[in-house]
Amino acid sequence: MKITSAEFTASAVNSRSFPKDGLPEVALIGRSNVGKSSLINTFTNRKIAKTSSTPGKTRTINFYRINNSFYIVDLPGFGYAKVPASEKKTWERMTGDYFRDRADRGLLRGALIILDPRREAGEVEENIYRWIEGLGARAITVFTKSDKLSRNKISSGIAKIKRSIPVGGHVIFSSLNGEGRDALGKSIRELLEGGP
Ligand SMILES: Nc1nc2c(ncn2[C@@H]2O[C@H](COP(=O)(O)OP(=O)(O)OP(=O)(O)O)[C@@H](O)[C@H]2O)c(=O)[nH]1
Ligand SMILES: [Mg+2]
Repeated sequence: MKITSAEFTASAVNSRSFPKDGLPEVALIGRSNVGKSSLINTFTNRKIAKTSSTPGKTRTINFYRINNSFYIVDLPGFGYAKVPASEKKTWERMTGDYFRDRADRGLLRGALIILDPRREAGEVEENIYRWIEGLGARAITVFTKSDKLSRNKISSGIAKIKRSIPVGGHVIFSSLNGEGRDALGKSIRELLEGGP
């Protein structure tokens, strides 16, 4: 996918501040620090999303308008151990509101579930897959930070994760060296063209 424009347009904590132009959306969901915001920068080849080596950087729902034709939506990360229970509730409310609102309006084309192939997937990931499925949206899994692992280790990591969650179609990606950038563009296009 050729990126002709990519801009950060809104940061929201509830549906009142979501974009109102009715463009279709693809959401990024994954653990804190897994590399969601970095993926946006590498995918668009622009420094538009704030990243950090400290988990819990993205605390709001951030909308990036791509080619004036769709949004990539960066959701706050989950599973950051130091976050207090009240903040976990906030995360659940914010992401829940997001998915419900966008599915109800027919704007949600799909989700990119970002996983680190070095980590095991647990109950939270499993619930996310079920949740997205339940909304009638499609999910594509992105295994990121591929630059940190050998091919063999990536394959065994993915095989292990596949035993606990329904990975389905997937892309191997690195924000550091750009591996999988074209494949990611193709996957996003597929989600966008698949209809609501
Ligand atoms: N080596 C390597 N490092 C990466 C990659 N992607 C992200 N990182 C690093 O991982 C850290 C977290 O990246 P972010 O993109 O901020 O992660 P996030 O998922 O947006 O995190 P939250 O906003 O806390 O949910 C940063 O130090 C990045 O430089 C990658 O593909 N390869
Ligand atoms: Mg982030």
